[in-house]
Amino acid sequence: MRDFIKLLALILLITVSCKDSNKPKEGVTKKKKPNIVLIYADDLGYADLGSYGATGVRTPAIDHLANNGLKLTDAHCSAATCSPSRYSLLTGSYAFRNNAAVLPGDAPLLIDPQKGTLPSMLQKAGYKTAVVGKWHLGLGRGDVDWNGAIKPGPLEVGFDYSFIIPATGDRVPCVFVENHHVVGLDKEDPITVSYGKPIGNDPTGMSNPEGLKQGADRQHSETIVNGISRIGYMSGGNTARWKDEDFADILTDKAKNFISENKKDPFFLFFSFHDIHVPRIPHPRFVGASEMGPRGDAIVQMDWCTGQIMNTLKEHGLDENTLVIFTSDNGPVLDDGYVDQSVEKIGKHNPSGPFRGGKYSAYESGTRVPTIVYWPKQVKPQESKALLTQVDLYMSLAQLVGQNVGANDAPDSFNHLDAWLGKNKTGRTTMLEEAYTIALREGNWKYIHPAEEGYSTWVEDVKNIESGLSLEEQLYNLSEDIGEQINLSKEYPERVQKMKAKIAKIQQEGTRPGLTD
Ligand code: NG6
Ligand code: CA
Repeated sequence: MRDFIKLLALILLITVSCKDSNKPKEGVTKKKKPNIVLIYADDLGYADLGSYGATGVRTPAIDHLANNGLKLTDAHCSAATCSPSRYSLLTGSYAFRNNAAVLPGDAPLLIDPQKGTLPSMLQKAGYKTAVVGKWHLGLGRGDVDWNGAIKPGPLEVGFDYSFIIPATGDRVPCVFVENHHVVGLDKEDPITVSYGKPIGNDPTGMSNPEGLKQGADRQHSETIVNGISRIGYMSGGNTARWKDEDFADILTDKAKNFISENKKDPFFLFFSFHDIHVPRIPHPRFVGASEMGPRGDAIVQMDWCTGQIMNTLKEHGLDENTLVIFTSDNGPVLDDGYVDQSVEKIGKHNPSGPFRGGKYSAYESGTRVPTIVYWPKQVKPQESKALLTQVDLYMSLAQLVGQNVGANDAPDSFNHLDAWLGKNKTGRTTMLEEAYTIALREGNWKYIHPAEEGYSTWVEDVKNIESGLSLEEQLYNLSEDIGEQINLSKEYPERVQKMKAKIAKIQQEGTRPGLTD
């Protein structure tokens, strides 16, 4: 009997100590941190999803997130074009502070590797971080050698892994870059890239328009890769050149692999779609999937990619404790340089919904984008009118993961985590919108700063989008005039002065620390 009791005590002791050793303190804390997946569409308009009013295209996977998560109706990207918007998202700093504009494909890295970034902040908090998809924030120091180690780039600003389209689908070089190297490059066939002067012997859209899969305007008529003419010239790198039709499958596979390989750690995945940017060349299985031609088919493809990511999270049992944010980098555009029937086949669909303008525009449609937060464990299904901007994701996610942010980092980013999680409905009281001019929201008031004398009208002339540019001051009351039609600047001169002064203050001083938004 005594031996039996001794044995029992021994078994108990072993069991208890085994349990203890299974629970290293750090591991437990680590596990509790939610994974973060930021699904970032390109040029997707406010009403391009079924859940936001789309007609002519179905988006069941994304609608599922909207219907079972937080559907935001007044959330904004920081700017009305890609590079400025992404710069703000990743640095928590307005693009004008760094003169950020749409970058050519050979531009140097726009982000200062010495400064904190959203992914480097998450790395410090114990996250494994990755960017998969469109980058468009520059690479190297201005003399990038596509045949060697390409840096600095994503890995130098906080990502542990990167698999990127260097700039855009419509810009050379048309190759993927994984970490520091071009994927599938044959060293005997080196890549050269030029913006401006023609190089190499590849056909261009101008010299050989007869073989093109899609016609294009003059700007998109340089080197032909995969039957599509691009902005810029490239030669060499033939084994590495991409096929646009495979973007969705390749990028989704890379994103899925990253999730599987890091399922034990908290991870941050920035899944940055090429869709629905031009050239819109979806995989053949999506051709005809919408009623709107390639632009609608690209939306269906993007919805499929989103569903794949959600399935992968589920398969690994990660769906409950992963914060998924779905949004877009700027507002919608139909004809953005390629002959893809986006205008002809639009039917009754209105990608801007009730808002004026679109991509490139200072009107609401430039930056008000579909924004969904899905996190079954923490976020109740609901709709929220909170005024939010992506520049705040840096500080809000820092709050979520309990990470301090240095006083010199993320100067324009504020913590609005509660509004991002649907726990309050207020969000920001004032908010900057960047386009070819600057606009400011104060509650439902919207002020658009006058454009510079002699401003370009190419957005109107070429894109058929109202840019919001004018030599006049503009003031709109969105609570009565959501379509920004009635300029009230003459009726409310004091409000105009106040909002103008606020913009000047933000421009001169920065906003954080010491100030509230
Ligand atoms: C513009 C391109 C447009 C698109 C855009 C960037 C021309 C005439 N147009 O300059 O096709 O590439 O840049 O889009 O060159 S964004 O979504 O990356 O900002
Ligand atoms: Ca874009």
